[in-house]
Amino acid sequence: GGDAGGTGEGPKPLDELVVGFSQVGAESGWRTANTTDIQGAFEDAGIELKFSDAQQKQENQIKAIRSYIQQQVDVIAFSPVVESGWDAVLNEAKAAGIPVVLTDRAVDSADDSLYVSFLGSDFVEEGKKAGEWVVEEYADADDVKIVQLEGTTGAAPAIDRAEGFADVIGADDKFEIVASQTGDFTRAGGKQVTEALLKSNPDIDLIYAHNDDMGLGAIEAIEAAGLTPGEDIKIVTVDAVKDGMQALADGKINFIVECSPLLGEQLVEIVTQINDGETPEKRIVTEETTFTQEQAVEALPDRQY
Ligand code: GYE
Repeated sequence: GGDAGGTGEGPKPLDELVVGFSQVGAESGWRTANTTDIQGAFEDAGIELKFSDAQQKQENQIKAIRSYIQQQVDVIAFSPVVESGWDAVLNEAKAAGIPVVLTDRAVDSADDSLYVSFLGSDFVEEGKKAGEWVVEEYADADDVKIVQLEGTTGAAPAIDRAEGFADVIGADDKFEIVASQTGDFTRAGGKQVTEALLKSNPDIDLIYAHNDDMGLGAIEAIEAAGLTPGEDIKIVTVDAVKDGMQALADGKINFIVECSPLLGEQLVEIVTQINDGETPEKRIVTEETTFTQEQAVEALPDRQY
């Protein structure tokens, strides 16, 4: 049942635990690596993981969470597609006594008793790292036209990566974001938006894409327009999945801020703590680095995802 463990029943054997996980979708290389890692970690731990793919729709995630409540799973984990609109369903989980863990993305609920722990990256920090590279790269330029490819509208990483970046480049008015549009974290979205924007802004200097996949789509659009990505138009992205790192090593992307999708082991740890009646840390921030083109060449052979 949905007992948090430790309130009389004591811990369950791991092979009797059931966790329900609601994933955002399969929109990017990051996401598929995240799914593989989480499923693998639960398999290794011998804990049953029920999995559902919301295809980037909040209503599907809410349905999945309600179904996990109905099934009285021991823990619900989910990666919220957008930040807002979760209070009702999270209150239902709370009323049913089922602990909820947020993985990867945050919710904007004012009541933080609606979840036990939030495991994932600091997206504002990622946006700042992208901005710091841009400031350094263009130290001697007097005018820099930037296009921003935003992630899914309303998603924590889209909001926070825009904010962190703007904070840093905003200190110097030579940086101008001439257009900022969502590509929904997909390759097709990044390509489409870039194609259209290149027509209205042919003289842009830099594209800041909120993930590798949109940057990879932008590369296709830039090449189709007869320009050289990485040279005529520089590209900065976030994630550092294999395809992104390859493009960085090939000189088509200029800089990548890492965002690690490998959250499986830490999620298993949180679930076992809950089962043991312990209180997991409320916020667990993923550790990550950045990559230049040279560093990508070095890191690529050992990159797992
Ligand atoms: O950067 C992007 C994915 O939430 C951190 O979602 C995640 C983001 C990741 O689609 O590639």
